[in-house]
Amino acid sequence: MNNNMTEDIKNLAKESLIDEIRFIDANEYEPKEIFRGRQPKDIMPEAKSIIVTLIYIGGVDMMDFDDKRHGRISKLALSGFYANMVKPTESIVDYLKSNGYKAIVADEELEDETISLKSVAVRAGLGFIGKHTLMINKKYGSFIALGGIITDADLSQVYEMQPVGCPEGCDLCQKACPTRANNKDLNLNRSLCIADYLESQVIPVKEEVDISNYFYECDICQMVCPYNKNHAKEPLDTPYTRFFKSLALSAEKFSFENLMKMSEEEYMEEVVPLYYGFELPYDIFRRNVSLAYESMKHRKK
Ligand code: B12
Repeated sequence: MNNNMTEDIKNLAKESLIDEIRFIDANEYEPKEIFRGRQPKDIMPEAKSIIVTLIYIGGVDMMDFDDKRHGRISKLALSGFYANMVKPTESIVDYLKSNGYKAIVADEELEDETISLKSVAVRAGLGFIGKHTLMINKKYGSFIALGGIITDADLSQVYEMQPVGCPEGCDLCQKACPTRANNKDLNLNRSLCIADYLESQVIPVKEEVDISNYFYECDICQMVCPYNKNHAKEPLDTPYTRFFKSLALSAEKFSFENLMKMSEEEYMEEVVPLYYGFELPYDIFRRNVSLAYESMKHRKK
C-alpha cells in the first residue's frame, strides 16, 4: 500500500464532492458464477486494487413536487450518475495514469464487461444488500451512487464488512414495488423493474399497474425503506446536496399538463439533458407520461 498516493487520491475525491472512498484488493468476488467474465482481473489482468467511491444522492430531488400533479424522474437519473460515477472519478484516473499506473472506470455503458459495484462496495465495508436488492449504508441509506476504478496500483486496505441490517420481518420495499420486481431473495427481476420497464418498447405487465408518477426510472422501493425515511424528509447536508439545491428544478415544467403537451423539440431541450447521457425516445417518454398520469388519476389518496 502506498500511503502518499492514497492521501493524494482522498484529496482529489474531496474536490470532486465524493463522500466516501475505500481501497480494496482486486481478488475475485462472490458469487463467482454470476460474475464470470466480470471479475476485476477479467477486465484488467494486472489489477491489484479497486477504488470504491460513494456519493450521497438523498438531496437530489424534485422536492416541492405534488405527486398528483407532477411527473418524476428518479434520484439516480437526476444525479447524473446513471452511467455510474464516471465524471467525479476522472481526476483520480488521470492522477493514476500520470503516475504510470493503469486505471479503468466501472462504466454502465460496458454493463456486461464491468464490475458489480454493489459487490465491491459490500466488500469495502460500505454497507449491506437490503431486500430491495440495493446497498444500504447506515449513515446515508440506499440513496447513494457507487463508483469504481480498477487499477494496477497497490493501494488495498482491509475493512470490516457490515452485517445485514434490514429490520426483522420488514418487507416494506417488496410490498411497495408495483411490479413485484424484488420479491426474490436479493435478486432483482430485471424485466419487471420499473427502471428497465419504463425504457422498454413493450411493457411486460398490464398497463393498469400503478407506476405512481414516475416517467423515468423509479424510487418507490427506496422511499419506503426505514433507512431512507429521514433522508426523504430532510436530506443530509453534503456538498452534493447543496450543489443540487442550487440547480432549483422548476416544478411547473414537470406538471402533467405541461409534460403531456411538450413537443419533441421542447422535450429534447428541456428534459433530455436531465437524463445526463441517456436518451429516452420521445414516443416512449409520451407513453410513460400518460401511464404515470393515469396511475395518479386513479389513485384514491
Ligand atoms: C444493470 C444495472 C441495472 C439493471 C438491473 C440488472 C440486474 N438484474 O441487476 C436495471 C436497469 C433494472 C437497474 C435498476 C436500478 N438500478 Co442499477 N445498475 C445496473 C449496473 C450498471 C450493473 C448491475 C449488475 O451488474 N447486475 C447484475 C447482477 C447479477 O449483479 P448485481 O446487481 O451487481 O448484484 C446482485 C447479486 O450479485 C447480489 N449481490 C451483490 N453483491 C452482494 C454481496 C452480498 C454479501 C450478497 C449476499 C449479495 C450480493 O445482489 C445483487 C442483486 O441481485 C449497476 C452498476 C454496476 N456497475 O454495478 C447499477 C446499480 C446497481 N444500479 C443502481 C440503482 C440505484 C438502480 C435503481 C434504483 C435506479 C432507479 N432509481 O430506478 C434501480 C434498482 C431498483 C432495485 N430495486 O434494485 C445503483 C445501486 C446503488 C445502491 N444503493 O446499491 C448502481 C450501483 C449504479 C450506481 N451508479 O450507483 N440497474
